[in-house]
Amino acid sequence: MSDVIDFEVRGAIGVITINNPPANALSFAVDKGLHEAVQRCTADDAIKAMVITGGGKMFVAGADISEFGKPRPDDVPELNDVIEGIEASDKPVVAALNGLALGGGLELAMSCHYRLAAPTIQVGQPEVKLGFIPGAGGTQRLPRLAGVEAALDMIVGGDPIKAQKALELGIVDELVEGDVVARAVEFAEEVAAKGGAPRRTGEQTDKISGVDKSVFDAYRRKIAPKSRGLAAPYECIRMVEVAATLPFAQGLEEERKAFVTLRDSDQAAAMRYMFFAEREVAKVPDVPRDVQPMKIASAAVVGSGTMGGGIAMCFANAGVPVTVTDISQEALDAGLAKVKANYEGSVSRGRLTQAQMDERLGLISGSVGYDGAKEADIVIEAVFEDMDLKKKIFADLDAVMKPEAILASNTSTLDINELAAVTKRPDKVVGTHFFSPANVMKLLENVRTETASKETIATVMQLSKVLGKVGVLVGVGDGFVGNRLLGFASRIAEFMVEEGALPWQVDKVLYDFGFPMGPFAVSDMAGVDIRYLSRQGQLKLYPGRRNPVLTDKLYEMGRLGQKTGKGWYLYKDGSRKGEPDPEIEKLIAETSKELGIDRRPFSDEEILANYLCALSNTGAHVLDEGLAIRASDIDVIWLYGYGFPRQHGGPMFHADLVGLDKVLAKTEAMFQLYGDWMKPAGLLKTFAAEGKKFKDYKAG
Ligand code: T1G
Repeated sequence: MSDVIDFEVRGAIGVITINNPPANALSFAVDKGLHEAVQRCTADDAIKAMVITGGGKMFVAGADISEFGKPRPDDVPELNDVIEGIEASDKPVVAALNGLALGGGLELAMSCHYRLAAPTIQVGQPEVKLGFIPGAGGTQRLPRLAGVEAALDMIVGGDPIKAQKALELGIVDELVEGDVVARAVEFAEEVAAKGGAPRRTGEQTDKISGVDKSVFDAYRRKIAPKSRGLAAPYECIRMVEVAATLPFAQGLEEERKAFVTLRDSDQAAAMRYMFFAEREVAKVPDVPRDVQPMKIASAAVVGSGTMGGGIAMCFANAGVPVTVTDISQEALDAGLAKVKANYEGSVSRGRLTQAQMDERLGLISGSVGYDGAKEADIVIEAVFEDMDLKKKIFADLDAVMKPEAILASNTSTLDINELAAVTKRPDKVVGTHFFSPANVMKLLENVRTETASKETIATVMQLSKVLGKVGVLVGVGDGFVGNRLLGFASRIAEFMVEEGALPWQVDKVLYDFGFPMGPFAVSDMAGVDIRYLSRQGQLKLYPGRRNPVLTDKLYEMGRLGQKTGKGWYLYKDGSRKGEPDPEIEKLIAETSKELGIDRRPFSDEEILANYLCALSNTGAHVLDEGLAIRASDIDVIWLYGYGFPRQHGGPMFHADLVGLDKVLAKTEAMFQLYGDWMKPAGLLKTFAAEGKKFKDYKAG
């Protein structure tokens, strides 16, 4: 029939199978082939009904995202026309949902007159996660099948639901154990034999009549805190409201208009870019897929502090037995008690059942000394950041561990090449840099040493997935990737405060941009001492540079952030929400005076542009130094480790959007003011001159 559509006639039923691996996405070729197959069935008098299904494990994962922005060839019908053609068919059409039906896949299924599904499948409208709304009738058909509230949950939330739920909601008519296509053919024969008009979703009104309109405003209020700066969720709500208010045909038109506007917006471009960036990140150019990762059947964590305990929980949560070791029984007991308390917290919040907690705790054992590391396939060291201490631990561990096991460090600052050098297994030494709290944060920076083998790299990248993390491969260098950018940009933020801005103004600008919190609130949460100590450690690395002085002053005053009730902000009565503190305002004014700076007003735009410019220029240095494989890896790191708002893509994508010539001009101006923290990166200069974008960068 076509490369991507298989067609077969079973008795009086035309069976159309979409075969476009891996996701059966609705590409131009699929839209064309599907349309032709439906027309052929319509024209053939011997065919009484149709079944549409997917080849392989998926039904259809939606429109082909990689074709967005490409012009639709003249001979390819619009997806909406294909779908409306199916609904309008006088011959019954049955969808046989053999697998996942997402986005345009569910829309296709809803345009069919009946839907049968395998019990293991899921259906969903994830478009909102790509910055737009369903654009092929989903916002109008789903409320007609499932009702307004369920449709809102699915379309605004974007998460898929399971087959059983889809059955209960009326999205699916029947669950089929066994061969869903065979049953769909039988079902199609039955409805064809009954005759009469097919049941068209667009003609149904039961579930959308008499809807209480206050539902929609209530929903807008409900999503507001998590939808700052986002356009798509609100358009999703408006479209479901349209479904409950306007005739079907008009609803489809409204949906089309809103879809096209959003699809072509910068927000959607950013979110689409992130979709592919998140998938690219797993690919390491010189470690092809045929490099077999080692199997990790058990793990050990050295150090039972906050990080060590959190890392152990990651393994237990993934079902991997893990031993936590520490130097004394007291330290170990305290660490394990914290882990238990953490799980208890999850149980009391209803996030975990008691049985799950027991099972996970059952996977965690404790041991004093290194005995617990003997049998582990991977050992992760998570002790205090002290090179001599870590070297000793690495040498000791190396002596007791299985020769084939991987030895990893969770250091966030030290040179792991030096650690590899004290072992007899330098090919098996890597960094696994977890972010705090380790059991919550999805980012894992896997740090490649000069000596690590391809198998070791493949193993930690695979392990990241097993642990439910987004693993990004980075190189050894100050701060690796994430903290390097944070370190530089947070200095710029402090310079702006020395010169006239206030911490809460800077934080509000970044919060309004979409970050969960600004750099000063982050410093208070992590501890002002952490930032102070890390800068102390870097003094030798960056000699002669202007240093911000306020963090040092706060540290000396014992204003360490939330934990001391005072930091950049004031935390009254143990509250985690800080408020502006007049004392800090005074300190800032005095400091400016000491530095001989005449304070001047900063506009919100200038603050945002300076901060983002510091991030992207530092990102370009990171690429110059070969610490990241791609610009988009840096963006993924900032999304998962630092809450960079997905709708802006990431610091590198955002710079591309602004234009690298403009970013370079700003960087040069800031270089004059702030010196080497803002020295323009070579890559930025060449790409700006050549009119390229960071996303064009290829390592090597
Ligand atoms: N288009 C193009 N490629 C896709 C794709 C899609 N919709 N979905 C998956 N792929 C590719 C993906 O890039 C990867 O490629 C491979 O398939 C396996 O994916 C009109 C306009 C389906 C749950 O948002 O959520 O319909 O890296 O690694 O973990 O209203 O992919 O191997 O080369 O993610 O098993 C709406 C997006 C589109 C679904 C599978 N649909 N996909 O997850 O594997 S917009 C979506 C996913 C739309 C209509 C609108 C997931 C998955 P490669 P994977 P996975």
